[in-house]
Amino acid sequence: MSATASDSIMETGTFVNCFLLVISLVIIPVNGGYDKERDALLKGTFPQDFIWSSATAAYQIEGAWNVSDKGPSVWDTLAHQGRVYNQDTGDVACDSYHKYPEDVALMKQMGLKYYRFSISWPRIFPTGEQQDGVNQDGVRYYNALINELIANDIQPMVTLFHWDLPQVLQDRYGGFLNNHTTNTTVIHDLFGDYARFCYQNFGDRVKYWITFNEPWITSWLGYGVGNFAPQHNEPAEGQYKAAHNIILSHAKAYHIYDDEFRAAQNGQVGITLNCDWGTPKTPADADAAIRYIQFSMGWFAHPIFKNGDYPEVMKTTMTRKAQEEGRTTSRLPEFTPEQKAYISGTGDFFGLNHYTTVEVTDACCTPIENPNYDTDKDVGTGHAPDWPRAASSWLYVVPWGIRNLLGFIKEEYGDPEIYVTENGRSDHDQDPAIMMDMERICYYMMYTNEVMKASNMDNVKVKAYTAWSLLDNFEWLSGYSERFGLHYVDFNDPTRTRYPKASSVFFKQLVRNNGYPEGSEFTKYVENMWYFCHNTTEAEVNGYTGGASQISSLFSLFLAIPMMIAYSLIA
Ligand code: PNW
Repeated sequence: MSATASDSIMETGTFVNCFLLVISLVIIPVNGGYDKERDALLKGTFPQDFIWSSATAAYQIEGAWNVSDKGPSVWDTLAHQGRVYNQDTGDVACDSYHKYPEDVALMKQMGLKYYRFSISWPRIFPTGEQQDGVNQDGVRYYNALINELIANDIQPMVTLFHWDLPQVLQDRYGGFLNNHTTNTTVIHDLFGDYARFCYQNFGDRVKYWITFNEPWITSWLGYGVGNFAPQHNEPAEGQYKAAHNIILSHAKAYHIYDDEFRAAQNGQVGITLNCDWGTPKTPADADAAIRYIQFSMGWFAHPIFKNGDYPEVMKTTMTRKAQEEGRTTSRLPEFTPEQKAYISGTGDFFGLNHYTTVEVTDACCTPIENPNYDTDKDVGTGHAPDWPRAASSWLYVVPWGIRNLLGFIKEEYGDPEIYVTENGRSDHDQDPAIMMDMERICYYMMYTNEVMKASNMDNVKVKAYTAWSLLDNFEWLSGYSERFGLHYVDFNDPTRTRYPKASSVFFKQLVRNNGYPEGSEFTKYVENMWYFCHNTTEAEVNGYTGGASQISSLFSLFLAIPMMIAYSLIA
């Protein structure tokens, strides 16, 4: 608030204006760097066939960790060793194994036409290997879920691997570290067998397959840092070996679909990659920001969507590091020419999980005693002081980042069809529960509007937007302490009752409006909340516009949510 603006308020001399000024200073502490052009609300709608969805993952919601013949996964092992916050486990989680009809009913109530969930590999093959036996109850469960979805006019979008590797495969073969540069690797074939079994049993009804969710996490956190399951700590090389195997396993599952199922089933197979947008801290950091993205998303996207091989900058950087470290070979493995041909072009769509943005600085070329993936990138990362934060330590709210990232994917990978397969915001688990989750509403509002800008202004082929998550659930190492759900789940209640948060009502209206159409009631609410959501005021953005506008924006802010809820109940 500038001096001139507050002067003019004082001149009007009304109590109301002073009161409102004080309120707005209290509840709106900082202008989060609002840019009038960049951050303006875009009105309009998504393309007619746009897909609105919500997502979950097996270990995070199913529970029933050992019913019938289900085998343990690496996450069962990790959690049972007490390594999760508060010693939480996924043993019961949201109990979706039993309560899936309620989950489907919640989606139906929200008007969602798609649901992204994952299949637990050890629930299908207890050891991970088909020859050791199939758990028929697992097949029954996923058939029942898929049938329930179809009966409610909701299309399944299925992830084959969302981190819950069968423990036996880790023990027998080292999981994704299995002989990554020899011809005797079995993990590709085993993943292929699992994928084939899923296509055979569910592919008549499932038309969207995602082979791997966020292989970056499995590779780096699972096999490099080793804090995520299976907690293998080998930060110089583990992640490169695991990624190599995951890329080849993905390609195998893609080709099996192509060769054996596509003609009859006519579905699509893609992969979901996670990426933060990396924005250069200064113009001199521009190359570093690109390098950051090439080392994270490009590591997987470049082979699959470009030419079968790792990004140039990754290869040259790692070759230089090998020389500096006195190694004869790079820590980054090489694909053979046959493998490159096999990998290239194995994505019918590009799945993107995006949550946040980092500020990147060049940290080039410091000699490193104990090299690891983080130092290999030669970058530093940080966050601008005015970026608001969510409950998860890594989650800063920077809506314009997703538009930049979508534009980057369009340019870099030949304009693929992009499915946003996750985006969302966490709250702390606290008492009383956060049911009027304004900040999540703001997050969805701002991020989906940026996705619409990418679609309608930048011509990015964004086909889907998926909210993470349908339910509060087991947030990996954070257990139940971080809540991403559109629905609240009480994890102390044995019946795991679900309660809609205000954000589910907002999301329902968003889906119904297919965006932000000019003139709709919904868009009016959004307009009224826009500046609040951006931590600023209309006065600050447009210059002080008088008491009436202050009153109207505060009034609508406090009334918008209850009104929306009332609206949805009668609608
Ligand atoms: C994704 N990080 O994971 C996953 O696909 C979901 O299973 C998860 O619940 C969701 O995002 C929210 O975290 C991530 O540490 C896990 O930067 C960790 C990070 C990012 C994404």
